[in-house]
Amino acid sequence: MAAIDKVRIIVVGDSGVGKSSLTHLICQHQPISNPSWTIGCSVDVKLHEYKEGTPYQKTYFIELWDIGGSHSHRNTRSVFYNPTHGIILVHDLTNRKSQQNLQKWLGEILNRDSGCKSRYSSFDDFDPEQFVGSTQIPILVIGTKLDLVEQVRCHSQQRSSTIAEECGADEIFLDCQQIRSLAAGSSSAVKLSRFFDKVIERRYHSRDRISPFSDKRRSAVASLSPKFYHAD
Ligand SMILES: Nc1nc2c(ncn2[C@@H]2O[C@H](COP(=O)(O)OP(=O)(O)O)[C@@H](O)[C@H]2O)c(=O)[nH]1
Ligand SMILES: [Mg+2]
Repeated sequence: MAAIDKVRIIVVGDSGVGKSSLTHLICQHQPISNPSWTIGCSVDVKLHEYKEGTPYQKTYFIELWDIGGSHSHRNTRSVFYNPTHGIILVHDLTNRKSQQNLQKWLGEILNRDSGCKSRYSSFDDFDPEQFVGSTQIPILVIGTKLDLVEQVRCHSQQRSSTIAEECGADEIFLDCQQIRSLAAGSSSAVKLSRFFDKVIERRYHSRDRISPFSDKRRSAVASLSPKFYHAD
């Protein structure tokens, strides 16, 4: 039997936003009642049908790398960022700071490729649009704890200028403790499946696909954001 091709997606965001709950829901199709503290990183896997229902349908492994978000581990977790074929940015809808911090998470992922130490003071100037344009790594933004948010509609509208917009990424809001949040055919499940298809497309089927860590990409990013590439 032919080996199943795989893609590797990293799941990042502040501690406590629900990354482990989300990863479990996606891969095990059930909520986790009491997620343990993620130390370093944990990996979960799911099978995904690429372009399901079309003549191009094919099965792939999706590896979700759930990266511990603790600030104290920021200097060591970059080892988990390589290679990356897709990024899921997770924030907690009841915690605005966790959404603002997604920019820092993208900056950290960008920095892991520079071989330099992180320069956190520069992340405020970090431009997600440039990052996306230069890396072409598909991004999905997920807002968790929808069940805890009052006036959801109003809340979502406030978030119209999110990092998702800047990145041109899809965004999903959901309750990670409910199995129905990702029920087959729901808009969230469709967006998630579309994102997985996009990651696979870029990795295996894109004509101008580039390695996430190619020299071409490195120099493109460096020329756009030179300040990230100065060694301390
Ligand atoms: N009410 C609610 N709680 C959630 C949701 N997602 C995660 N949690 C809770 O938030 C806490 C942190 O979740 P966890 O998955 O460990 O976050 P992580 O640190 O980002 O991995 C846990 O107590 C979860 O049960 C959600 O959508 N709704
Ligand atoms: Mg965790």
